[in-house]
Amino acid sequence: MKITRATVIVTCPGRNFVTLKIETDEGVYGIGDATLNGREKAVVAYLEDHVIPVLIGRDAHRIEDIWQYLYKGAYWRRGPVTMSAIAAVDTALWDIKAKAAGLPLYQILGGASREGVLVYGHANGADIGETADAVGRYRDMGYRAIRAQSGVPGVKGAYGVGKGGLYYEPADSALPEETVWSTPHYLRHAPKLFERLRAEHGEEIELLHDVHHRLTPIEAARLGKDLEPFRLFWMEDCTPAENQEAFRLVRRHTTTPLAVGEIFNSVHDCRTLIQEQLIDFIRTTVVHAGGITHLRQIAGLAALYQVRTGSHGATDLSPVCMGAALHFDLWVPNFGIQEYMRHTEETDAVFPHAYRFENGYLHPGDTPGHGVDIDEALAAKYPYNPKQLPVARLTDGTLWNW
Ligand code: KDG
Ligand code: MG
Repeated sequence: MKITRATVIVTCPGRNFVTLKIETDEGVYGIGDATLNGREKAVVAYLEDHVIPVLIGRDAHRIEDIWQYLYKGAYWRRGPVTMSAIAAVDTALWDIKAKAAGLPLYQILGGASREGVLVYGHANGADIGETADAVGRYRDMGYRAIRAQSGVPGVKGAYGVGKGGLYYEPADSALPEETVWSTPHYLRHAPKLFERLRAEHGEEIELLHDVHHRLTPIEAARLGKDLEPFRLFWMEDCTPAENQEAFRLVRRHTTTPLAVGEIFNSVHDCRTLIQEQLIDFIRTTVVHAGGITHLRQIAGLAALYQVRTGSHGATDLSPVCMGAALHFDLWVPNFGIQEYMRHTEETDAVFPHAYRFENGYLHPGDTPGHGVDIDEALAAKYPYNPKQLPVARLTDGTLWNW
């Protein structure tokens, strides 16, 4: 089955998405997500200038060989732009293979290991009361696991606080918005949030929290300790992880489970974290970590060390990524949880999909392939609209981690 054509589709139904479509001489086509929030055009150029020309004429069934060709053959390995481009090709090829076999992708990967994919939603509010109410709304919708973020007194624009409604979208200005961060205020506030949530919502509901890289290792250790009484499912990205050894310090001090990896793009970014069992959940995802092929390698390493998966699933990962991730999640033996931030109705209309939410679980559906398509005519009605993520500064003006 020869690849005859590949095209990149950029659309902005409320936010920007980049999609690769690969067509074959047998009429079967596949699609892959290539969205890299705030850096979309870099991946578009990488795909159009450097990847598509070498794909034409190759056998679409040779997924592994094409992956190795794009990775080793580029000479320049890894990095978010390269790995998102490779991921898009890989996802589209797995879609093609499963469609050609007439099977949903999870069957090609090894079949279902569970009945559904446990997901967590995002509850946020300007203060603790609003967040507690938002958790209630998610429980009413059937969620069994909920990430909770709230505004912090004395901090303007704390991470994860939306501007109302169910949709939280941090990349919302053409040039990066500047926010102010105060660690002392946050460290005093966060345990109070979870104390209230446990008091109001009980012990059954799984609660998660994203620190979004704001703390130093010793501050993260302190927060982990302070949150222990509230039995979080995980504390995410408590400190930047380029220095994987930093997690040794956090781990030594707390039993709060740790999750990390949404900005990783390769198994090498998390090798130490996994092999030393410094984390409990690895958050690498299909689009930013080289597709199903590479994610499988990361999950395989993690399984040896009882680290479970917890893939990133924010709104800047398109429904194409979500569909592929759900097939992966249904199969992967060491599955933990899947993030699920709902897309807008406009986005769902551009990307018709087979996955569905029921009682706190997502199911990828049984449509052959990964079950997500793109309505190209509708996509064309939403032109690219440049948006960037915010930056954060400490109160004295020092640039910090957003
Ligand atoms: O593009 C950045 C977002 O995906 C990120 O800020 C969301 O941290 C995030 C999460 O856990 O969903
Ligand atoms: Mg996060």
